[in-house]
Amino acid sequence: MFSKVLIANRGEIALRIIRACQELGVKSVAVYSDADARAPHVREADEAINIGPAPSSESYLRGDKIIEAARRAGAQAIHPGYGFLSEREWFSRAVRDAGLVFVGPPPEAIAALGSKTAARTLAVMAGVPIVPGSTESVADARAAAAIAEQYGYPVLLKAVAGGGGKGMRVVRAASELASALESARREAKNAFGDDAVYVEKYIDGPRHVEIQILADSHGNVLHLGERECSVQRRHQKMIEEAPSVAVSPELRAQMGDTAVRMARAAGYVNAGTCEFLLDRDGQFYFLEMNTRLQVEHPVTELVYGIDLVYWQLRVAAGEVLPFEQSALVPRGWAIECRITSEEMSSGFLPSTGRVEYLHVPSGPGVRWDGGIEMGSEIGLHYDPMLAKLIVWGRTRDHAIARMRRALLELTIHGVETSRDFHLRLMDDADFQSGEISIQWLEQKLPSITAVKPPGGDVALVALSAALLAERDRARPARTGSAASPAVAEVSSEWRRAALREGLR
Ligand code: MV4
Repeated sequence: MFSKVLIANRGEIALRIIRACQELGVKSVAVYSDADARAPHVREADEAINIGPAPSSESYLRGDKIIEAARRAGAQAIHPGYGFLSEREWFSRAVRDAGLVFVGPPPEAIAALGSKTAARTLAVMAGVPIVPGSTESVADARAAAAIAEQYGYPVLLKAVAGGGGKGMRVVRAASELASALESARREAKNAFGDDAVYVEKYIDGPRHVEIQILADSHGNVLHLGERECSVQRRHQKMIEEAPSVAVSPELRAQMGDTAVRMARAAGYVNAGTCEFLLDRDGQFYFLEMNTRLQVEHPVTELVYGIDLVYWQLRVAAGEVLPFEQSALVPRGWAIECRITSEEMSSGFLPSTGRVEYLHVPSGPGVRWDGGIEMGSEIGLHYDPMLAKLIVWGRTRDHAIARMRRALLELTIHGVETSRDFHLRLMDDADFQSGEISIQWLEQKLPSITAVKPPGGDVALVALSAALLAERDRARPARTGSAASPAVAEVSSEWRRAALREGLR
């Protein structure tokens, strides 16, 4: 095992990786920008090195400075986390060329999977089902029209270098094709510096289900089942769960085998994820492979009892995965809510400020993967995800009840967050039934965000209840006392009201 690992990231994921290092007896080296000098990951790591000004392009994206920092600190490996440099082929190669270990896949695997058309070609060769469509970029509108005719409208134009929905256009009729192609190209060129576009049949109303895989450098490739990620808005996932209500043990084995075949075909090593669309009749189609640890990895950890970051590090150090596929079975249910600094009522605009007060939920089955603390300044330089709240329960209903309870326990003052939004989702009948597709949340949004915040009366009642509760803590009210029989009862009603509104 390594004696020292550098973590090329910030926030909750940097802390997550530091924890795995500590359990392995590995020293951790944090890197930080000027904006993060007092961030928790800097304090929790064994060492920390400043890598530049606040903008990511001058700090967390500076692979050269990060490799130099690793050298200087005497680290043997670099864990990229997610985002930033995690899926850059050149960074994986530069780390290797510097004589260090990249805790992630080799550059060849990132390259093989980075181009969507190359990945589709690889999938076909490996017997992995893909969405019907082209496996090469289209030369012009005429060529695109010919493919669209072949598969039938609606079709989806996608950027070859794409991901995250950029450079994507639904085309419902031949007459719309030329202008859609033009705008898809423009968007792809802007986002990826590559305007190549290809054509797929458009799948209406599917789920987004992904399979976690874990591969060592000795040819062992395992899958850790699926995550259901359909609850998303503008390609930002809001809630993830494992397992999926739509996946039977048979389908899990089938999708899992498919993901393992894909990983083998790409020469994949370390943790990775195969994304699929799952349509209403149980057909699944490979979309793309994410060549990193994902934000939502904890739900898989909770139902499989396997620490993915711990095994990422051991696999990167050349160790053999000691698991048998047949022994890997999910147990219970896990749900994750992404707690972001966004204001629901303003259409999810980012909210900034200082975290003035923070109370983190705990208790049975509750996990908090956070990157903030009281006093943290939330600015606009980085991603608005502040933390992830993850719960485990025996059943899906139990997990939903726990998430509801944990969200009620959560208090964050100073910035607006997605907490109330998640509470409303937990109370939603559609969510509770599990009958959701990738389009569900955006259709649901108007009714969810329309709920009025507590009015002035409720705020007053809540404030009174808080004062009474504070008084009672110092001098407990004797229920049914001769002096004031009604007070205890009223105050408990008010307390309930206060609890319901979370005393915000
Ligand atoms: C699709 C699709 C429907 N049909 N492909 C969006 C991002 C990229 N990873 C692939 N995406 C989609 N590809 C076909 N042929 C619908 C989506 C899609 C989507 C996929 C996963 C999660 C959320 C999504 C939201 C909108 C569209």
